[in-house]
Amino acid sequence: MMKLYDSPLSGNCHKVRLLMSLLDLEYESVPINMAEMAHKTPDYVAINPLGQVPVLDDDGEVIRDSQAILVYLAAKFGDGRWLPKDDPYALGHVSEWLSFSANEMSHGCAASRALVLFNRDGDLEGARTLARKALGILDDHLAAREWLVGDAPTVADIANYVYAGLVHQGGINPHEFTNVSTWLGRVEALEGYIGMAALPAPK
Ligand SMILES: N[C@@H](CCC(=O)N[C@@H](CS)C(=O)NCC(=O)O)C(=O)O
Repeated sequence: MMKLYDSPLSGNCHKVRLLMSLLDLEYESVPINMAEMAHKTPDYVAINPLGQVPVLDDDGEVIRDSQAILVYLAAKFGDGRWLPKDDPYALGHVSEWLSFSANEMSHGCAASRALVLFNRDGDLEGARTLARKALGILDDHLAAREWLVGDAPTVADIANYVYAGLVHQGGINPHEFTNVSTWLGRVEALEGYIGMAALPAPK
């Protein structure tokens, strides 16, 4: 069975948990106690030299990074959905939004949430400014479309959904971004959707 090195409050892990659930995949969650720095032990660093979660182990095939894991799962189990493998232009756009998730959403939305939630030192106002800029770009993009790429949900939506849905934990009002709010609701209405702490429960 697949193993996910996991942490309950990690939004990056939740991207993977969410796609696993949407794809109705079984897996074993291996909890990594980040408060006790279990992600920095030699045993764990041998699995992921970056000392981060999530990591997926699919029968010895080990992949780190939430975006990379989403691509792997969609390519292997998506049955033609979630990743437009045969459409180079659409695939390029999906990659664009995966990068956006790993950069703009991470440095803005995820960072401001982490600074507040885990009481870390850092530039909270700077992170909030980056978060609002990223959410504004998402909001403009979603003004005339239901999903980030094409006319069906893809891993691009899942990768960006989680930290967009958690922005209130970083002190940002999600209702400032009406198209983003509507799109969050679309993801939450998908069959197989699951929430996490501070994200809505399935309807
Ligand atoms: N690009 C990675 C980032 C992973 C990441 O930052 N994970 C956090 C938990 S949400 C972590 O393990 N942080 C510990 C660290 O960076 O030392 C991904 O998308 O999976």
